[in-house]
Amino acid sequence: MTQQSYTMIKPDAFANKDKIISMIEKAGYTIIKSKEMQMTPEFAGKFYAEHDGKPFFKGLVEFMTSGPVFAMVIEKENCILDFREFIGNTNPAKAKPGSIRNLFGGEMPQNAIHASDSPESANREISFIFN
Ligand code: FUP
Repeated sequence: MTQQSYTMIKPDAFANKDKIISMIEKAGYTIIKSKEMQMTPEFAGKFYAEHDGKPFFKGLVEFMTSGPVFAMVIEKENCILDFREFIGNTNPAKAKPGSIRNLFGGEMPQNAIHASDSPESANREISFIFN
């Protein structure tokens, strides 16, 4: 079944936006919606609300507001799980060679790109960003 996911090129990889988009499209994902934006601390904090209170939360919000992000809704069969596999492990040091996080990520939290982890997260994130 065709499925949608939310993805976002993070500030550390924004300069490589065109290369990353081309990798995503070559891998068979269709970009349905996209927009560039600058997150405020309040907005980034709400986006990552599930991590509020964790030791890395403050650094994560600082990182996500350090520059522009490029937000996208993508579509493909089995999109959510396939795309998480495609971009590589959350920690770029563990991401498979040639994956987006391996090629463009740095040290956590600088991991180049976000991907929804479930249909519920995808719905929440798509409405949060695009409505
Ligand atoms: P992911 O689902 O791959 O986006 O990863 P998480 O939801 O677990 O984490 C969201 C973001 O928080 C990561 F992209 C990077 C940051 N993070 C850290 O900096 N340290 C951690 O230990 C876990 C996550």
